[in-house]
Amino acid sequence: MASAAVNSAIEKLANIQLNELSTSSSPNLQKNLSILSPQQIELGKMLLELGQGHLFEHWPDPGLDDDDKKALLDQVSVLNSSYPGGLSSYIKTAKELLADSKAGKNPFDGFTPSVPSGEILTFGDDNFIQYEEMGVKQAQNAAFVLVAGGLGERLGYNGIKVALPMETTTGTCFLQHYIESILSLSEASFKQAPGECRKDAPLVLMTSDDTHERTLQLLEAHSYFGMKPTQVKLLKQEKVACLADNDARLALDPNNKYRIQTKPHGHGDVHALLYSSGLLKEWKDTGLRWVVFFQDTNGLLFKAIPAALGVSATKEYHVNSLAVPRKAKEAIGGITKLTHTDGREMVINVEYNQLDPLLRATGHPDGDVNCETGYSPYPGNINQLILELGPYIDELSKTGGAIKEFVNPKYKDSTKTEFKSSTRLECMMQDYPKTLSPSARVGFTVTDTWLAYAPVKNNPEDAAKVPKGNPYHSATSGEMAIYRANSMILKEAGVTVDDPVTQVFNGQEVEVWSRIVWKPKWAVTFSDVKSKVSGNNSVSQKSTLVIKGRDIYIEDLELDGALIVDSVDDAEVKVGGSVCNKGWSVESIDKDSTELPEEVRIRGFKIIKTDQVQQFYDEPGKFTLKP
Ligand code: UGB
Repeated sequence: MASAAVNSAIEKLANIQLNELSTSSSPNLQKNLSILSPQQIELGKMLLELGQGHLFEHWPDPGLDDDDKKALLDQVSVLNSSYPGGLSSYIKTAKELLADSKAGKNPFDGFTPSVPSGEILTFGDDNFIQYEEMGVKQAQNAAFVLVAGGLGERLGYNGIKVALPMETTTGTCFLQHYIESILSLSEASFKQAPGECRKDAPLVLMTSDDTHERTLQLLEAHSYFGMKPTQVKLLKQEKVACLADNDARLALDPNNKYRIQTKPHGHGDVHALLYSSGLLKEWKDTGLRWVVFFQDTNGLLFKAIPAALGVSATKEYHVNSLAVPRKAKEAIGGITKLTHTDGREMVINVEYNQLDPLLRATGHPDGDVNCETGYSPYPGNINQLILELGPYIDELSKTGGAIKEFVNPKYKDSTKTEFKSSTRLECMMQDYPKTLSPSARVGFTVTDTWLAYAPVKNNPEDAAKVPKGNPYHSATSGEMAIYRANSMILKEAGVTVDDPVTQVFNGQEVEVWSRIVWKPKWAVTFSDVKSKVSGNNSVSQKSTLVIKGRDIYIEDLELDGALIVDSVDDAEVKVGGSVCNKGWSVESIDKDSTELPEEVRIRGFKIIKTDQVQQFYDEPGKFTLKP
């Protein structure tokens, strides 16, 4: 026993000497070794090896701020374990990227951009309908991933964006709409292949410290909007360390010298998180084939998902990016074919701030401009990606989900030696194909903007400054786009829908169409809509039509007012005749009026509900509503 105690004492002494030796470059860390755990000491040594001794420069003697010192090293532990390859890899990459940035190196050096070819869909034609059918069949083999870690600084909204009403006629929030769309798509898919074993579509939400708690609360407060809680997984992304200078020295928080400043790493984190969660393998084992990625505030996106899934399956795309025609300088990336002088080729998103310099540097002196069509020749990336699960797992097994990063420091002056404020590495989910081999099948699918893309990203002030003809991407335009898309779809299905009127809300000129809204369970495809609408139907511009039930059939309806119909799933309701009432109107409001909720102010209008026909069929059976 005695000799064991002696041996242990000798070992401890040896450790102390070893630790002192390897921390000798930082006397402040060295004198604090006694308060730290062995793991914290290891992290301290690692920081010194990585040239981060400045983090200890202000450390006082043991006895003062000891908890804060330990907290710093605990934070380092999290930063180290949450980044693929750890902090040493982060700092190594940061040094390289900062050196490239200082040298003004173009990340696309050697590459020539050209316009790629992809599948271009026309809503409602036979091709579109066939792709939708095929996509619905595939839907039960899909998992869905919503990246919702962004705080939405550009929007300036205080809540989480997925809780925002997508439209204020029904007040349905984005998350509810997404979940109901997934459930309805799965249901439709199962109906097409009833023999197959029914699977619950998994939904992953990537959150961050900024959004996690509130996202969970939103789900729990609404019983997961009808999904089984086991279907939904939240994966929280961690922020990454900020960098103070070109030597990639980690920046301390200006308000806390025992904390490393951190900032979001970007939506590209989703790949590493999915990989490390083990979910991808689980999904593969249950027979899933697709992973559908989407963003937080695009109320139209599920209108394009079925057809895009159909394209993925038909063309056997490993990667399918959804795109829309893009206006030059619009804040969405351009899908571009890049050809390197060494023969390499890839079809990839070039982010909106990089497209113009790339074009100018490669013989297009006007940069990012519209062509004769009135649009940029480069399709706009809307960041809805469909990846084939098998090849995705194969790739991530090699990369661990690490995505090519970039750095965007704001320099104090042209010497590029100091930053205005700390920077960090960032990564984007659409950069996933950058590491793929040339044999990977990477394609894209273009759909009409009115059908597929209406994000809510800009605050009213910035939206009002958007050049005329370019999309506002605001809460105002996002809501109006829902009414427009639904009106256009009904028109295509043979309904007479009045032309819109033009109105200005929050300084933005928008088309106001009839407020037509339906639940995904009523229709997830154009064929669904066509099967539920027949005869001569008309909807006036001032009208509101809300369809909530599944088996509601519109036949010979003349609507000039507000009509809201709901039913339980076993009720079949035929709606027709003439409905005429004062209806619901869209009234302008003052965005600076503090009495109104923020959700209303950012739109610049509210819905005034004056009169309506409203019916709920709460029992099974066949009914007719003919006022
Ligand atoms: N997001 C996260 O989950 N984590 C983060 O760290 C950051 C964001 P933005 P951005 O379709 O309109 C993208 O900020 O990045 C989530 C594409 O890069 O709304 O400026 C966040 O919650 C661009 O090519 O957009 O631009 C949100 O759901 C173009 O496609 C999503 O990531 C553009 O979106 C996007 O974040 C677009």
